[in-house]
Amino acid sequence: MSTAFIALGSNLCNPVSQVEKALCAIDNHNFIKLEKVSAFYNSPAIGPGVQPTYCNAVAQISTFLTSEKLLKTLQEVEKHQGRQRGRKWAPRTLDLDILMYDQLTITCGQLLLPHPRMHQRAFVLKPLSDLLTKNFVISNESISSLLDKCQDESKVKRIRCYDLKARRSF
Ligand code: PH2
Ligand code: MG
Ligand code: MG
Repeated sequence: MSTAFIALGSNLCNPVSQVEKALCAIDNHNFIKLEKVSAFYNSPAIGPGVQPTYCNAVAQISTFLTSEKLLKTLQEVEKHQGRQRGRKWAPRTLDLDILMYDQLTITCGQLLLPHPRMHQRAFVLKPLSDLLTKNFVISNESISSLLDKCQDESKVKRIRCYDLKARRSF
């Protein structure tokens, strides 16, 4: 069994419920178990034009799926929740990104691991740090030093907690 971390983001069609719905869909999969979920955060959109605020969170899962199968499964969940692929960083109902899959490093192809831009993004590092001890190492650097060094000054605000048993945020 493998452990993976998934970043969730939405800035369209009630972002909080999109993230809650995605977490249920992930947990309902036979070969995926939701182990931990960070708090939900609001963050200003990084991307072109004026966009609605994002709701962001990170989930820790255990799974029997390979990283490729996991990616496919997450893309199906995105599609089911109305994700349309268009301009880069355009507003979206749901974005699911694999941040890490065990200690796996993949440097070419569609799936890159660990996620190549995660260390640049406060909306990923903050929720991720809810789930990890501060000494947890990602690509030879601890999560706390990645957070300290992160140049992304955008305000990432904790808005809700997630209750794993009730399967909803409050
Ligand atoms: N995702 C993007 C682009 N910009 N901005 C915020 N605040 N949160 C996101 O999840 C996000 C983004 C592309 O996936
Ligand atoms: Mg993304
Ligand atoms: Mg994505």
